[in-house]
Amino acid sequence: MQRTLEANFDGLVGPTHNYAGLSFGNVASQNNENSVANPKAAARQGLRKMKRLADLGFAQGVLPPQERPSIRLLRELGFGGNDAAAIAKAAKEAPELLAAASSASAMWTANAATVSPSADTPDARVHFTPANLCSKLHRAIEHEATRRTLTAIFADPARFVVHDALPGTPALGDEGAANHTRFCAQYGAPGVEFFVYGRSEFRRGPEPKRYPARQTFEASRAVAQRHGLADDATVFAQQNPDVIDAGVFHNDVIAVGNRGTLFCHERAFVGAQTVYDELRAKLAARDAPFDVIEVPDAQVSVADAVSSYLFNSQLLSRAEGSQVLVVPQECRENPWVAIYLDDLVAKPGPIGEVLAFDLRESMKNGGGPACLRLRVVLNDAERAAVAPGVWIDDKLFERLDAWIERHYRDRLAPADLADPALLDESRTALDELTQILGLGSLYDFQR
Ligand code: SUG
Repeated sequence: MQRTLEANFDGLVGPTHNYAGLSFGNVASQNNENSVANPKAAARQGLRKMKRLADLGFAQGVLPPQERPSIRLLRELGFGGNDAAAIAKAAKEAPELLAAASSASAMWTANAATVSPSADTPDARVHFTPANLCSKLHRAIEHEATRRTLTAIFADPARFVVHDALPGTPALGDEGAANHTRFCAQYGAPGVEFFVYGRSEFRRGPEPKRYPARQTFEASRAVAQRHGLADDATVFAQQNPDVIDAGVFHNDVIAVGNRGTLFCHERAFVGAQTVYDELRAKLAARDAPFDVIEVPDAQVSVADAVSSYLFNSQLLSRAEGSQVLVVPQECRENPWVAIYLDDLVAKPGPIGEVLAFDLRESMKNGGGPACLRLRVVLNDAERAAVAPGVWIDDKLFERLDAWIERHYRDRLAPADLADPALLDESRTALDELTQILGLGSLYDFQR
């Protein structure tokens, strides 16, 4: 019999990880602007999460970082001369553009793409749409390389379809799986895909006043349409604009779902009750149960949810049927959240265990456990068709750990982005990485 499971593909943090304050509306990114980053620690923290989850028996893959600084972007912006000259000119004339070209933001693979499993699609293939991420310059340059990486890893066209990103324009702002959750009875059974958007371009409705809404209804609907999802297999909901204004720049900062469980804050959605009812009804039609664990504002405020990243957690099914919530360490340090979580696991319910991780380097840019992973539901045959070198096991962990140790700096300040040696260091590291992962020539500089 075919077994189907959910695999998680985490982004390996790139050698240029830094704090440039590039994401207006993302409170952590703004608060940590100009602080000194530790790329080595960042990459090790992420890799340790992958290892631990692999040790617990979860299917865990890794996605490589992108080439940064992006010389291609610098050239498009008119910085000429050789690579070092382009970097020097950008550093002098427009350091903010050099920072955008240097961000390691592709590490947050929840924003890499939206994925629909073969159980949901009419052609019974797994569909990927890389996110255009067009609301931020440093992220809008990711999708082409993301497409290339996904095509290298999910290469078999009989099983996988990797689409182009949607056109990068405000009406079609797409942030990928950070605003998408799939509910189902079993991973291999047809599910209901839940798309959450921040605003609509054409159907005027409530919008945030302070911070941008990155995902549009039109983009969510286009992704569902491309993936061939039927009406009875989708639910669209709007994020509460007030929580976007409080720093919830993606839905995965205020809600997480797995199989038949939605864990969310009571203020997450516009018309929350109607949203839950629609999900429940569409899942019932598929004989799937649906439970909402709604966290009241009185127990955890939106501000505490944003600072602790309680909902930027991974909800994973153990073989025994119970679920484990993978949270950042900050949830243990916030007294309200810590009490809430102790209570949650003590009482009967779908979540039986909480695991906390130190992901501080990523957290300081607004990236928790859920941001760092892309979920891909795969049956046995599909799993066998994935590029074999990307699955985390003891051997790959050790090779990657040693690779990080060899190539990464332990200190990177914004001024260091002007150092042309950083480009050479990154390229040397990435060239070696494609060999470790067996992915061939992925990067522009290798072609
Ligand atoms: O897009 N931070 C990312 C964090 C993405 C988190 N992803 C999810 N919630 N799924 C962003 O805002 C900050 C980079 C800087 O400021 O240097 C940044 O891009």
